Amino acid sequence: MASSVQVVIAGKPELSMTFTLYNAPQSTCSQRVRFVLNAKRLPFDEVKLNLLEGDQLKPEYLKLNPNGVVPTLDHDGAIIIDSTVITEYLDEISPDDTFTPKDPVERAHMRTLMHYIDEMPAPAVRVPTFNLAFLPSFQKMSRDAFVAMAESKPLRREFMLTMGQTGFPKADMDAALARLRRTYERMDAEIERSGGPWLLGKEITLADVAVMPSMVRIHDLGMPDWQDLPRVVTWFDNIRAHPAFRPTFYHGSLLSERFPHLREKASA
Ligand SMILES: N[C@@H](CCC(=O)N[C@@H](CS)C(=O)NCC(=O)O)C(=O)O
Repeated sequence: MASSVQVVIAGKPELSMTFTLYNAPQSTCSQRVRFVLNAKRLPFDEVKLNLLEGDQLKPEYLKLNPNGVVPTLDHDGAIIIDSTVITEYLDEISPDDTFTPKDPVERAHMRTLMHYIDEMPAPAVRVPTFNLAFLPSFQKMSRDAFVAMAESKPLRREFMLTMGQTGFPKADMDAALARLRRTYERMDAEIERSGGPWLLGKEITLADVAVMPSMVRIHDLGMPDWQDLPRVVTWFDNIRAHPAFRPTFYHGSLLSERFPHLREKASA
């Protein structure tokens, strides 16, 4: 059963709304959306897709999201895809506890950072994620099954074929980690500019939400390369202390909770 909630739309009477989120517990893009829904206390039903088994590539799901990725939000039958678009959408239809600065210049700055995050850490974090967490599952597949699976992905075909069943080479891992390091340095500079504690100053915004899951992922993989940047250390502590954090990262949302070989590696 879908949950119902009263949401105020600016200039319109209150409407009853239901939200269904098609997502995956461990998906960083899904975690952005769950965080905003939880922070705004918007009840939602969660449809959990198994990404390793290819639920996101089934014809009925591709009708909702032709990119074959999660998340997808169904809001009273309106289908919204792409995590940053969904978080902006939720902030527009439910303006209480806003994540968007009022000042248009600051709002533009927030969107600039969201684009940067989707260009830099979000793709970079996939390289260590796939090499360290998912590769063992792909290595169990026959070559033909692996290529067929990769070729069925609308958005990630070339990514999967480049990784192959041996994983990304060291040069790609190093490049991804360097891009992540530049992200932490950029965050540090942004927090210094704004006065912090968040990227744009005193209030948390959608830019903080956008970068959060990549940081949580890297921390979970045991590679938090920001310990020499105290502003970023404080930012990370603050976001983990946010009331929306725990319900977003329920058990099974961290890769180390799902893949025992990662725990073994971390404790080695
Ligand atoms: N730009 C999209 C990217 C979505 C995306 O890459 N989702 C990943 C999980 S974080 C996914 O569904 N991967 C499935 C696959 O690679 O087949 C968004 O932000 O929603």
